[in-house]
Amino acid sequence: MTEIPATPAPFPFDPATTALLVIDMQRDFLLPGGFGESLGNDVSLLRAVIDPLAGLIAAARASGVPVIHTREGHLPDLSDCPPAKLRRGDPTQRIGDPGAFGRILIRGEYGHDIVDELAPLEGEVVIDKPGKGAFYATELGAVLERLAITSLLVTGVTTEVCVHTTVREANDRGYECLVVADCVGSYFPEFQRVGLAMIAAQGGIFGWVADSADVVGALTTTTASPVTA
Ligand code: TIU
Repeated sequence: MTEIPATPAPFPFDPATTALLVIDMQRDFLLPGGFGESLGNDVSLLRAVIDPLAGLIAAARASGVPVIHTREGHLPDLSDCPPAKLRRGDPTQRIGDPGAFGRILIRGEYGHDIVDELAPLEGEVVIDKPGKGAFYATELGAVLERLAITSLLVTGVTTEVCVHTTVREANDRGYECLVVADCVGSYFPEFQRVGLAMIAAQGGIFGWVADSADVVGALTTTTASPVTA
């Protein structure tokens, strides 16, 4: 057990019971022409997350901390997409409509998959989720239980939508969450700032916030399991 410098207090860190959660780093959110842009957003703001997150993922892999990826999306027949979600946004570019990278947010389409820079390794868990939260209607809870995970390093996009929803779901399920500030991104700078402040306010009402340099520092000085020669 060690501690990671964080707000509002140091985060107790045990690599044996911690996973790195990478939320929705999908082409449809990060590349021009995808779902994110169809909602009227400037996708360039999310791309700043890719480099620090690649470094954090590499450090987690090297120290044996499991990396769990999520993807937001729906079945081709949209049977898992509530009509209320389908109706949102620009009526000419909705979930399931043809986009620059295939049907928007549909499983199996190019745009639905994770950006090349952060591609999951063979054997890493990838959770397909129909909602904003990673626990809703997915196997994530069962996966974490099987791995005996009690703490989550939370990263991905967007800070105020899928990251927040997931952190709130995780809190209600008893997980300790450290949100990595430079590894989460928002289309709106003010939402990024306030979204992070909301996590750590009130003595850490939803968890802790830290920079990736401090998390990488802790990962590189600890290992999740003894290294055998
Ligand atoms: N629109 C937006 O900010 N986010 C989403 O629709 N999904 C996720 O955050 N992944």
